[in-house]
Amino acid sequence: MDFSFPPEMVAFRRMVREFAEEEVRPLAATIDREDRVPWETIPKLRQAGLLGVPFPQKYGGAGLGEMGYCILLEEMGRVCTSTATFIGAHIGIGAMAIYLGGTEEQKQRYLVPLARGEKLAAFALTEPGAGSDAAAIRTRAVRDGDRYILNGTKIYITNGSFADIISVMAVTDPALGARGGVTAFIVEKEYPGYKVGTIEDKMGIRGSATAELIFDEVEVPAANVLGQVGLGFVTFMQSLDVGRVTLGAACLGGAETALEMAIRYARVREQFGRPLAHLQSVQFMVAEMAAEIEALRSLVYRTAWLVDTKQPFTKEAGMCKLLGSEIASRCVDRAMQIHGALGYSRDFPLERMLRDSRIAELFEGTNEIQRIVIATELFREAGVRIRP
Ligand code: COS
Repeated sequence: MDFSFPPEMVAFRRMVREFAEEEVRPLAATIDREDRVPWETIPKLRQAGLLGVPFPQKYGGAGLGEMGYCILLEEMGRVCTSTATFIGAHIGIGAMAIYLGGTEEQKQRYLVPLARGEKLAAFALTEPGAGSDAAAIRTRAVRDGDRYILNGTKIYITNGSFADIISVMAVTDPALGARGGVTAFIVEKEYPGYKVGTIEDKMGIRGSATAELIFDEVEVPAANVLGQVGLGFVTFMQSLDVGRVTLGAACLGGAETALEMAIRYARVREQFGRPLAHLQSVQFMVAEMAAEIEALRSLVYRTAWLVDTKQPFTKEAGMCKLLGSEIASRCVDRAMQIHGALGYSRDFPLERMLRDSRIAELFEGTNEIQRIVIATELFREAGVRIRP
């Protein structure tokens, strides 16, 4: 499987797999049942240096780029979607927005503690009236001397209930919208007026906290404008592009586990006098799962290579997210079909995996948005500008 990976990536995968098996898998069912964040795992992730994997070492990271980051999320996705989601929101979009859009000073002040895992991040875009239509946000930032005053509400924010540092997208010029009127800010959770609101009671990823964030006259220093005033939409879209590749990697991990479970069970469960593995209907299911997984693996790691070699990857990121989420859902569903009633039991991980896998078709841009992103890029390459 690792034939194309350089030795340092193979070694990194081995280390992460060991960590995931020892520290993450044993808690996956517990945090789902108890509907809580894996607090005990977070310091261990920090000690293992896993909370800043893609970032350069000068910013406190492991310097392993997008490929290392995909390996991390694939391995986490194999054992616990909630933990993969926590890491994805912290690294892939929260801290990533600072890495991509921040000044050197902001990176030293905010990215370094995030990459070291001393602080935790969230990424706040979605609002009651904006999600897929990211440019429709209403959270307002008004300049007042050397600060901005933020007012508005964000919803469905992963890690929102506990994040120390939040990358926030707000409108600075309503007349300009996505092209020049949206600015990204770095908000610290201690700023007066910043509050955590409702915490979602979700169907799946119950070990990942999803919260409403309220900004009530929050004073943010002008020095905390992330990148340039008016260019926040681009910074946020670029962060989402990175996040969508690694979301595809996490889905790849979940799909691999489903296939392994299906094969393991089909070898031992007997019906009609022989193991399920001898039934063609089961063979066809595992064959389709394996083919889809192999295709997804190639797509994810080729896209990681595009990111690391600084080539355009927006279209491929949309594909990673679209195909990854659909393949993971299909593989878990097929594995459940092969397991029959056992798969449906709460005593067995598949029912949690089924609930957990569904979210990837919805968050970080619905799969309908991914189709729009892919089509927009395809037509852009053909010289045609299309609108959603
Ligand atoms: N990378 C860099 N820049 C980008 C970009 C990207 N991936 N996507 C858009 N931009 C820039 C473009 O430069 C564009 O300006 P120009 O037309 O001058 O080139 C500007 O941003 C506006 O882009 P666009 O016209 O495509 O914006 P739309 O309002 O039409 O929205 C979609 C486009 C639908 C693709 C966008 O709103 C989106 O991705 N929505 C989903 C957001 C999401 O993932 N939400 C989930 C919650 S956050 S976890």
